[in-house]
Amino acid sequence: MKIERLELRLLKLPLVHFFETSFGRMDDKHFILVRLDGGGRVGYGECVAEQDPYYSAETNETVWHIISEFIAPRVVNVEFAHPREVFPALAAIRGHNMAKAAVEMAAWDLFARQQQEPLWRVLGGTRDRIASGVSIGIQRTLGDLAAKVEEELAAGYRRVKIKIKPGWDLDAVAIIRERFGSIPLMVDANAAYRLKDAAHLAKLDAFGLMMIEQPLEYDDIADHAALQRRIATPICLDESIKTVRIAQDAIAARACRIINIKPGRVGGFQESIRLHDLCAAHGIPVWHGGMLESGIGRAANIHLSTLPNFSLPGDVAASKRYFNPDLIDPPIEIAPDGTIAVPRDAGLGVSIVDERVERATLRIAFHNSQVSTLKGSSLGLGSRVDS
Ligand code: OSB
Ligand code: MG
Repeated sequence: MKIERLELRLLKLPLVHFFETSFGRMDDKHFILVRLDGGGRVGYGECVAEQDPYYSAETNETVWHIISEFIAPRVVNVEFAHPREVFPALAAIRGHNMAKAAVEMAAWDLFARQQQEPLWRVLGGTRDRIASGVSIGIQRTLGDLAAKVEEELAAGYRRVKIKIKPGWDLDAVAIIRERFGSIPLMVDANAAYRLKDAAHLAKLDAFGLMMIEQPLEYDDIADHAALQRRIATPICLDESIKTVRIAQDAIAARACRIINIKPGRVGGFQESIRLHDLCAAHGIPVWHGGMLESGIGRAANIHLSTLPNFSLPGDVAASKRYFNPDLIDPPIEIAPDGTIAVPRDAGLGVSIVDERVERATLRIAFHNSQVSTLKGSSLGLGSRVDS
């Protein structure tokens, strides 16, 4: 497989509903879309970096810089026998997993389309439907939260996750348990607490939650292990698991009992498969995280979720919760039983509406063998900026 051309676009899409976490509130989604051309086919990778370095250190601007200056020269016009070779080819670049993942995942899509195989089969997946859960942001009032949960349960979602932060935690969980009984429920703190809050977090044990996701800081394994010894609710790590090696350390330290996999966080599909297999070998269930992706990234998440150890419903929900219209048509929909069908066509298996991508584009650049060299790629030759 040879990548003949790499295209970068910065897109802006309005969110149907604002999304609020312990980091703050998001009304529009700004993200980078990578398109690779090779052998008469195309492959797409949606980057999960955001505008701000709050969930992760990467931002759209660092991704643009790293792909343009360091990744494109290492993949454009290079022969790869298989997309699993892409991540190792980027080893000289430390970190920047979201930038690496966007390109690596596009390479998997390109490869799968060249093979005329759906992505899930190339990834080694084993199921044709995935269980879907929702992630509900922090709301204005507890009444708004209850209304939102009611709406999502009616739509069929099998598991509800709510975002928590100090001041929006015990009462939020309590009202859901009061109104909706023993539904599968979990919370995500996005690192909003510290070990000194252990006694407070232990009060969540009374609610029988499936798990608490990333209660403590993004680089903290030791304190998560200490917290897990003091609470009965299983800890699931998200932000902390930046590499497979860190996951090994976290499992050895008993810092978590569950792991959330987001390919963007670990550098793509190949590293996600390694993480999935590591967790399976240690009896750690995994589920697929979400980053408010458009239908393109959402389809990628669905394909990866077909691997066997994705045994818990993920944050992979229907398109219409996020964007209307989405960049793909038809959009991704949830069945009344709370599952999503895995696309069966080649590659990502969804139809991208080029005109919607074009309309959402703020900036575009491309790299081919003429405009990509390691020392200062000539972005000016192939770029366009819209105001
Ligand atoms: O922590 O899982 C998270 C969204 C953006 C950044 C981080 C997270 C999230 C979500 C949303 O929880 C999941 C989704 O619905 O895509
Ligand atoms: Mg999370």
